[in-house]
Amino acid sequence: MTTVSEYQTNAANISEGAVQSYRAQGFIHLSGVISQAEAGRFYSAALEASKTNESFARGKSEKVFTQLVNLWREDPVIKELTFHPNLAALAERLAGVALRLWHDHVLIKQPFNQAPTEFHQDQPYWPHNDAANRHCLSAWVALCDVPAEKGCLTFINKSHHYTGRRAQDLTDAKDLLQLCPDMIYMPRTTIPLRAGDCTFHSSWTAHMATPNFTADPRVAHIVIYMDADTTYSGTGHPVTDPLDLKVGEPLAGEMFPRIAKNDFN
Ligand SMILES: O=C(O)CCC(=O)C(=O)O
Repeated sequence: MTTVSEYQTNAANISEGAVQSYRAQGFIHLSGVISQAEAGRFYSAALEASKTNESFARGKSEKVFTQLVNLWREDPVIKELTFHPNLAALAERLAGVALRLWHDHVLIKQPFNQAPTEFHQDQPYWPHNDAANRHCLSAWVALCDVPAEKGCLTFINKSHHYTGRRAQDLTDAKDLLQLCPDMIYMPRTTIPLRAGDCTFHSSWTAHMATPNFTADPRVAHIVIYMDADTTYSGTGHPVTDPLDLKVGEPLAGEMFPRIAKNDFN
């Protein structure tokens, strides 16, 4: 069993410069946040789950990716990754505020899927009241090697400053860029990943993923963390719709647990 301090990148050895770079750019690449052996085990679990949980696949985006939302609630192996102490501690170090799990999802780009995930920001999809949400971010963990040809992420540098936009269509290449024309000329960064690496991105950072041009599935597990004080805005979302929440109520309890133990507790 690997202890957290043995991972190539962990909350104790990440430099202050790296944290500041994340906050300035809106994203960061961290190597070896889980071991390659762990990545292989989680890769197999994710692929197996995608075969047995067909009901998870989402209509319009199916060509873009196969999406398994909140798999941690069904699958004990994936739950280990969603609650991975190294990921959670790094997330809190980057965010600088106490965090809860918002939700996880496995995203598989099927072989030769031909479809990019077009530029979008994540936050507008989510039923979070802005005022109580100081920071929200995703860990996008590569469970296999993900070169650009297989569907890694491209970020628009510093785009997290463009807040308050409506949700964008991730099947439409023009939607976000028409909403925020400045972004057309802002620098972009594409980050190929080795299995066990991850990128973290802020919930307002514009990002896209290239299609999968290879014969193998691209398997990523995304853990999304929100400010521990986030409250419910009342807009529709598959995670909260079944929960009978009241507007303004904290997103807390067993669906949205605190998952890091550190100075903020
Ligand atoms: O992996 C993808 O295709 C897209 C991922 C994404 O948009 C996200 O993690 O926010």
